[in-house]
Amino acid sequence: MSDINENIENTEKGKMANNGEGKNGYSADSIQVLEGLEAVRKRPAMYIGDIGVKGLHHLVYEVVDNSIDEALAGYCDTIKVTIREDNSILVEDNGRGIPVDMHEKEGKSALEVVMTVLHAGGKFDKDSYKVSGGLHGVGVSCVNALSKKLVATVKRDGNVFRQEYAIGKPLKDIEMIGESDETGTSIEFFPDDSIFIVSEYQFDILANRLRELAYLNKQISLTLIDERDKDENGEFKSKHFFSSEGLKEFVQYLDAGRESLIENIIHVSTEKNDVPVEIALQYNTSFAENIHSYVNNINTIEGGTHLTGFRRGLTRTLKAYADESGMLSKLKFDISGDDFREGLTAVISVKVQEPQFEGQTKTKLGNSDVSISVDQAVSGLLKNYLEENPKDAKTIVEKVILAATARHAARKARELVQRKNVLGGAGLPGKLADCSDKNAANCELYLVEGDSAGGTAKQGRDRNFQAILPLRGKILNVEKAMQHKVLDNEEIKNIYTALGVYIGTEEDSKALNIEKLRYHKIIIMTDADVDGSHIMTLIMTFFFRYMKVLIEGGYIYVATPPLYLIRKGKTERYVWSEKERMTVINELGQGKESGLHIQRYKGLGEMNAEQLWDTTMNPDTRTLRQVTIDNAAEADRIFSMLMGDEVAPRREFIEANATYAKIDA
Ligand code: 0RA
Repeated sequence: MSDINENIENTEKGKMANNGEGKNGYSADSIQVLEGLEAVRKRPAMYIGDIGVKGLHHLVYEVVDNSIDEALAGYCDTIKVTIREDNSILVEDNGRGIPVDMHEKEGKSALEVVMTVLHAGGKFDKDSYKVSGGLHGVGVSCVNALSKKLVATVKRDGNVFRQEYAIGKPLKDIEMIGESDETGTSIEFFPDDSIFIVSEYQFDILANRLRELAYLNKQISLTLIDERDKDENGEFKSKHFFSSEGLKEFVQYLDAGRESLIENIIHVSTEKNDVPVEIALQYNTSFAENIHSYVNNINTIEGGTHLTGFRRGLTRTLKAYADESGMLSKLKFDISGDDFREGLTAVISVKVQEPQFEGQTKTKLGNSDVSISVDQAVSGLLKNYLEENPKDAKTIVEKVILAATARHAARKARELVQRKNVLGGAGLPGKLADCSDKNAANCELYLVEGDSAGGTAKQGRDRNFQAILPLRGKILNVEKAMQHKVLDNEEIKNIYTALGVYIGTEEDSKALNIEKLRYHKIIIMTDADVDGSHIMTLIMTFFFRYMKVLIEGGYIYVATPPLYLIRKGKTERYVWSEKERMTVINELGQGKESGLHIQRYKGLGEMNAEQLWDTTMNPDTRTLRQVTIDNAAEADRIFSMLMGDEVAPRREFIEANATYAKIDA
């Protein structure tokens, strides 16, 4: 059941008469009134997804979306987000300012209505062109309900207005607190820590979303400032995002670590059957398909009609061109849809007035008419481009032929693997030490770096539910290898066979037969050093490109072995970070030398079986980190950059993000 659709219906019913006052057809009366905010506090997850990291950050998106709406309406070009020292958030824009006039029926100011009534704010007013809005699109009143304090400041009509709220309720009437010849809205809120299970904002999560928004909505200046983080000159950490060309630059950014096949980025911004459609695409020499689709600035990770229309239009147009060119005449096998998308990076962004979101995570577009709009947009774009750029056209068709040839070879390799292993029942890999429990929900598979650590893990494990598969050092870099090479790789075949999943065909590779999965926790365990991180990345790249559903389903985890063992007499303390090391040293007492013995674990192999169990494998004491994809476009870019040919961006990324110990004692 879709609560989003339900709410839209309610909004229509609750719509109030528009008196037509106000210069833009807006007046306080046109703001639609719904229900109170109690429901939001009772069931926050229904409104913002969850009460963890995601939900906490969602509050910011909800406020920023309102400012983006104002920008899309043409009244705002600057948005500033500040993370305050106490993890409160300030969002400022230079739009028209939320109206402050009296709302006749409600007997309160429009500002108060917007801030305290669910779905107010004219968001669903068909007269106004507002299509932005977070996944849940619940509006700023929802943020207010979930904040222990919120201060709204509006600059409008020469004055500055202010109202303060606590858990959604106004503390006083709106006040005029000064004069200003500027306009704009600023919202400062303090998330309610009795609702959220986390309180700390993560700079990178907000930065990634603001960057995405900047590319999706060109010509808007977005700034993120972190007042918790000051450099030696007293400057706060900050990032500024601005894209003058939008999606074209988005594709450039995503493909920075890849080698382009053609010089230009092919792009269009158009409107088909009243649906604004923007598309940018580029081919590169990699083998991955990277299509990111958005509806009203929401990343539709489950795809939908717009994506279907894109694929159909792209395949049809390229196929027709290739047929006419005669380049396919010598080909002995069919070309499939996938072949046209190998090495394709594309971003599709549509704005839909009344989107129908379906699917498990409500990120699949259902509106059937949008499919035709996107199909028309992409086929028109490509037809023109191919005609006008015959050299590029030839390069693209050659790439498609290469993909078809490789796919043909890959199918043979895959059939071979399948016959030998899963389907033929040839049994599990020899290196696998399986567990005895056969209920997948209870079972864990450890993918362990190297035979020696694998041996220790085998001794240390609980064989009832923990299985061990040692992997030989560096597994294949799948980012750079063609599919048939990947499927022919010994370590990768072992992973497939141990997991029990077969290798999907092109069309259903994303569907993977998860019901056959033999372990519901797949835990990557590598050394806490540079090599270990590298191996970790190689394995994660493999899962990301070939078994993304396992990441999306929450099956992939990372083990966290300790960095040090600090010993004093009979006291033994394991520590996981440099900071923790200092704390423990202080606790146990330092100085000439106090009998402290510090052992740095360079590799898993330096621990004995019991230590490995205690620190890293025992479910009661270990810390597992679940691998999730917060931002698909950014994840894709990082994998291609980490695993690609360009050295400089990779070094930069590693230096900025490495968390393993840098000091080697
Ligand atoms: C309702 C009507 C108008 C503007 C806004 C809401 C508005 C809301 C937010 C939230 C953050 N920034 C915002 N900026 C504007 C139109 C007001 C008019 O007619 O002048």
